[in-house]
Amino acid sequence: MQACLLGTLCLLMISGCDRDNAQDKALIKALENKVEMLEQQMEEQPVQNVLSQDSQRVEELEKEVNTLRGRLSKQISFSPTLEHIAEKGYLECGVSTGLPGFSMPNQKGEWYGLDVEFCQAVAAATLGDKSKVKFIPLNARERFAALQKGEIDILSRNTTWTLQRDTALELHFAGILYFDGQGFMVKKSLNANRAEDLSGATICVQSGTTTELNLEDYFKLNNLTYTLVPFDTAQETIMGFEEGRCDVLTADQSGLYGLRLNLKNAEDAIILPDIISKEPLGPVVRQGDDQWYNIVKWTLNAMINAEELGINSQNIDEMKSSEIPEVRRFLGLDGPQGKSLGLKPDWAYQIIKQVGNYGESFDRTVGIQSPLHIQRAQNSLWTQGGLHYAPPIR
Ligand SMILES: N[C@@H](CCC(=O)N[C@@H](CS)C(=O)NCC(=O)O)C(=O)O
Repeated sequence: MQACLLGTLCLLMISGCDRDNAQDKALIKALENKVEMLEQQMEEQPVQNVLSQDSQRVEELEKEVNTLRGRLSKQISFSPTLEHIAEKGYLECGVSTGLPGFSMPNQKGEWYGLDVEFCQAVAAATLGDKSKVKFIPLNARERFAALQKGEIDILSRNTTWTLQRDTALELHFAGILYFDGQGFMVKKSLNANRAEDLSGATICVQSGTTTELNLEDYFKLNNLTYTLVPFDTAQETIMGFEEGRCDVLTADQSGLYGLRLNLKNAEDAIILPDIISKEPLGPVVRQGDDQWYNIVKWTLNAMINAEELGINSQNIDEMKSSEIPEVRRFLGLDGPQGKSLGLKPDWAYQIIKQVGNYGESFDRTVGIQSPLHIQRAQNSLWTQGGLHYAPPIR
C-alpha cells in the first residue's frame, strides 16, 4: 500500500512539475513528508502495531491523494493547440478572402472586422497581445479542410453552425458571434420587392456555402424557378452581380450590407426584407482539444458578459476597485481566475482592455460606427431584447 501511495505521489509530482501549480505542489510536498514520517514509524514498530495504529492514517492519506489527483487532472488538462501557438508566438486565424465588416484587409494589408477582432481577443487572452495573429484568407470551400488539417488554429469566418459541420466534419462551434439570416440583394430595375417576386431570376451565389443549399430549398418549396450563377469568392460574386451576370445576389444578410459597399452604384441595388434561413455565425475549432475549445468559447462569453456588466475598454481599469462580485471575478481578482482554462488570471481583462466588449466590437466593425450601419436587433444582449446570453464566469 505504501509503495502504491508513494507511486501515486511521484506521478502527481512528475505530471504537475511543469505547471504553474505552486499551491498543489506544496500540498504534495506536505503529503510526501507525511508518508515519509509514516514509513519511518512503521520501520521502527512491530508489524502488528503498524496495522492497528497506522492503517487508518494510511486510508486518510489515500483519500487526500485521490482528491488531489482529481483536482490536478483538471488543472493539468493539456491543449496541443495552446502549446502550439505559445511555441509559434502567434495564433493562425482563418478568415474570409475579404468581406467588409467581418474580415477584410485595408490598404496597408491590416485585417479588420468582427471576425478579425474575435481572433485578436483570443490572442489577447492566450498570448497577452492582440496583435499576435496571422490571418489566413480562405474561401468557403477551403475553410473546413484548412482547420481539419491544422493549417489554422481557429476559423473565424462568417461560418454558419450546422449539424453536419459540427458532427461529420469533426468540428466544434464555440458559440454564436453574430445571429444572421439569408437575404437577397436585387437590382432596382428588376422591380422586385419580395423574395416571392424572384421566380425566373438569375441568381449569383457563392459555392460551398449554406446559402447555395437554402436557395435550392426555398425556391423548390415555393415552386419558383431560378438559374444559379455560382462563384468561388465574395469578390467574384459581387463582380458577377455588378457586371450583370445575374439579377439577384443572395448571401447572409450581413454579407449583403458589406458587399453592397463594394458596388460602384450602391443605390442601384436594394436589399429585400425577406430572410429565408437561420445563419448562426460563430468561431470554429477542431474536435479533440477540449481545453482550446473552452478557451475560444469563454473568450466569446467574456466579451458578451463584459457588455452586460458594463465593463468596456475605457473603464476596465477603474473597474478594478469595484466591489461587485461578478466584476471582481471577471477581472480575475476573485473566483476561478483562468486556472481551469490554463490561462493567466487576467485573461478576460486583456480581452476587454485590448479589444473591447461585444458591443464595442460590433459597433466598430458592422454597427453604427461602421459604414455598414447594421442595427443590433437580434444581436443585442438578452437584457435588451436580443439573443446574446452568455453563461456566467464563476
Ligand atoms: N454563412 C454561410 C456563408 C458564408 C460565406 O462564405 N459567405 C460569402 C458571402 S458572398 C463570403 O463570405 N465570402 C467571402 C470569401 O469567400 O472569402 C456559410 O457558412 O456557409
